[in-house]
Amino acid sequence: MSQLLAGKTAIVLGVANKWSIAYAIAEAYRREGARLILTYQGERLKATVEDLGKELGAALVLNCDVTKEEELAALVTAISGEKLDVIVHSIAFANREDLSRPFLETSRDGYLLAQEVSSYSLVSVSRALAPLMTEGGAILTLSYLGSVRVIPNYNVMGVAKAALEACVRYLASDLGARAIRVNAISAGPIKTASARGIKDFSKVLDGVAAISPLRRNTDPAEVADTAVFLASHLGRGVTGNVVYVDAGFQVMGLPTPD
Ligand code: NAD
Ligand code: IMJ
Repeated sequence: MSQLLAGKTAIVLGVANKWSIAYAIAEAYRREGARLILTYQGERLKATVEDLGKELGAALVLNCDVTKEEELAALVTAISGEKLDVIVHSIAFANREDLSRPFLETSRDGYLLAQEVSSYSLVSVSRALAPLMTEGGAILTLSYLGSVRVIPNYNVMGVAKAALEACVRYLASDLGARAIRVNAISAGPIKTASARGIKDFSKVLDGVAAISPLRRNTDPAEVADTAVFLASHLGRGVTGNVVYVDAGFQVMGLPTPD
């Protein structure tokens, strides 16, 4: 099959290391012929992401902490000559203590931080970069089932993902007239830096492998292939959606008796 993203430029926000879902997406986009721009969150990640950018043949690797308006403005300036076709938003953060104690204990600051980084940033990034999508395009974000079901410890992140999925629908409505589609991929649990140290995460992985229709966990490469589909001409009729790439886990009510 010919390269699905040939002639397209994609900006991928959220690579921290080679286990990041954003890295798997960037790899698949490169395979499909896209020109890549990567961004990283602050100096701490600069060297690592620059190295990964080299491996991927990325055209540009730029700094952007999405909570800093001036860094987002500098990013727009740095790429202002580009025609953009695809934006991948693969960013989330909440205070660690809010992912372990009861949700009821969530502080105002912790709630606002999770919302700012994990849902509002999709709005600010879309507003800043959509003007570069002069021939239409696709915006993608990553969500998780904790947006619509109660998942132990996910807490304030579940509320942020619920908001993120609502943002996807409102942005799809606003940007559709400019031929820009907006979708989320709801991925099953994957062992990344954002899963490290989460209480009972191995039990979550084992539970999904036991219960899901496909009887296995989610591979970041299959999330990435769905991200290719949604960014490509093949996804042209899909907007405002949440596509589950989770081995089917979300359809199950009770485990199938064996
Ligand atoms: P990851 O830790 O590799 O990626 C999270 C990224 O968010 C990092 O690159 C980090 O630098 C970035 N980030 C955090 N705060 C930022 C800020 N202020 N400005 C810019 N970047 C910032 O982990 P991941 O699992 O690849 O997570 C990527 C996305 O996938 C997240 O939205 C996460 O919620 C989602 N997701 C993860 C899983 C999973 O099980 N790992 C499942 C479903 C969805
Ligand atoms: C995260 C917390 C609790 C349960 C969880 C997760 N489950 C899964 C995740 C079941 C799959 C991973 N996930 C989907 C996330 O969106 C993670 C977000 C996250 C992780 C951390 C850990 C380190 C930290 N802050 C974080 N903020 C957001 O300090």
